[in-house]
Amino acid sequence: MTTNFEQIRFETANGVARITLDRPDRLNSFTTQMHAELRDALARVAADDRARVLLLTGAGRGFCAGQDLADRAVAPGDTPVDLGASIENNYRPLVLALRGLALPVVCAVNGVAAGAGANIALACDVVVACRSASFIQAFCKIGLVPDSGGTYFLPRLVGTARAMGLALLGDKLTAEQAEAWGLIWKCVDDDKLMPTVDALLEHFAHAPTGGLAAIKHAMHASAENSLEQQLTLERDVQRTLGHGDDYREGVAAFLAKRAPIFTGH
Ligand code: T3D
Repeated sequence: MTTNFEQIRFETANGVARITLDRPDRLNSFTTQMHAELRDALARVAADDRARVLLLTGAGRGFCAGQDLADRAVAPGDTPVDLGASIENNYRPLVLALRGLALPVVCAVNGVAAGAGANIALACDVVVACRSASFIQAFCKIGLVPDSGGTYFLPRLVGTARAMGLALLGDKLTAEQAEAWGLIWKCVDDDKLMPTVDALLEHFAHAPTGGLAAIKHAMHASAENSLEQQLTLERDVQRTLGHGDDYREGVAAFLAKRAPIFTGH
């Protein structure tokens, strides 16, 4: 099923939801309209029982160049744009929606990911980038702080020293380096990006989605929890999953030496 939006493409089929940022002439930079369309599409994914995995990618040669700065041009003397309101109404909900989805979110970084574009990619669960892609914390070049979770994700993923360098200098980090630093899951040759991602989507579309959602939840919770709290969470989550159809199917399939057929529940 395809839903008509103007600045994103959104389709769902065979358990796979796909969102493509679609303003290639502006490197898919974010506008208020694109944010509204993304919120709508993500709400549809969250409400769709058949969706087992979400793909986020960009059209054309870039993934996303962050906020559309043309929307921020103000003449001297004009009232400045309230960036706090922009974050509150647009970027914050977008990050929380991606993190909160009870299914894996795969990001295919098909080119440059700059500013909020880089950090929205990092908000996804499995990030695969093509070799020609790059990640740029461009905020410091315009006097801003990394937003969309940048100051949260970066130190956790690559450590404070590298996070600080990336954020303070705004240098381009190649996809290869991003993989080597542990910022992303994988860097692949450009012509292997979509085959690699399609294989991941196919895998996740037939996986025990409820269990994967619980893994996502537990992993994210561990950033703030003590070991004791995390052990408690694992106990409680495992108890719930132990009542699920997919757990029973997984064990039965293993013992019968056959491939499991998971329903996602
Ligand atoms: O404002 C708020 O609400 C607060 C939240 C802020 C979040 C943010 O994301 S702030 C950071 C905003 N993003 C940037 O500062 C990145 C700006 N872009 C770049 O530095 C470069 O474009 C790239 C390094 C990403 C790519 O460089 P390159 O050489 O591959 O492409 P290009 O030629 O610069 O860009 C191609 C076209 O896209 C170009 O238009 P033209 O000349 O062909 O008509 C360029 O102006 C346009 N473009 C690229 N990024 C943006 C953009 N237009 C508007 N906004 C952009 N962010």
